[in-house]
Amino acid sequence: MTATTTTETARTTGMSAKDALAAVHAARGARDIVITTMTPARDWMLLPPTPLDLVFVPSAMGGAPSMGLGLALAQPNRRVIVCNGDGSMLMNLGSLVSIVNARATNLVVIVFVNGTYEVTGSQPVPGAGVVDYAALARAAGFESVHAYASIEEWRSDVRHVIGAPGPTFVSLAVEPVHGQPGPKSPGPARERARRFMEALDA
Ligand SMILES: Cc1ncc(C[n+]2csc(CCOP(=O)(O)OP(=O)(O)O)c2C)c(N)n1
Repeated sequence: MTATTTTETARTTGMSAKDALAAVHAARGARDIVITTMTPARDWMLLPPTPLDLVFVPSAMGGAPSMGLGLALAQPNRRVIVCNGDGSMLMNLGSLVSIVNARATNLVVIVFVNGTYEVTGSQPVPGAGVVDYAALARAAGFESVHAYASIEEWRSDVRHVIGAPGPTFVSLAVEPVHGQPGPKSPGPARERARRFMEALDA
C-alpha cells in the first residue's frame, strides 16, 4: 500500500515536482480529467495540454479536491486526478472525509508535499516535516494510500496507482523550488470553462 519506507517528509531523494508531474502526464488516460493548482499548475502548463486539463488558476485556494469530487461524481465514467499543494490540502482537510463518504472511486488526490507555500514566496507550511499527509488520508477513511519520496519508484508505480479503484490518495515528497514566479492564468476563465465542458461532452 505505502510504497516507501522513507518518511514522506524526507528530502533525501530529490524528487522534483516537474518530474513527478511528467510521470502523471505520461500515465494519465486519454479520458482522464486532470486538475492542477498552485505550483503543480505552473509546472503542468509546461507539458503538452489536453482539453481535459482543468488548470485551476486563478483558484479558490484549497478548493481543488472539492472541485475534483464534484467532477468525479458528475462524470462517473471518467477518472479525475487532482494535483494539489500541501498548504492547500491543509486548508481543506475536510474534503478528504467528503471524498471517502461519497465513495468517489474514480478520484485520485495527489499532494505535492514541498513544505512551503511556494506560489506566495516560500513561506513554511505549518507542520512542515511533522505532518504525515498519508496518515491524515488514512484517518479520513482512505483505504488506497501511497507515499513516495523517490522519482524512480513513483515513475514505476504511477500507472498502477492512478488506474486502481479509489478513492486514492498519494503523498509525494518533492523538493521546494525558491524564487520562481507562481502560475499565470492560461486565459479567461469563462472561455476555458466553456471549452472544458465541451470536452466533457465529447
Ligand atoms: C484561509 C487561508 N489559509 C491559509 C492560507 C495560506 N496558504 C495556504 S496554501 C497557500 C499557497 C499555496 O501553497 P501550497 O498549496 O503549499 O502550494 P505550492 O505553492 O507550494 O505549490 C497559502 C499562502 C491562506 N492564504 N488562506
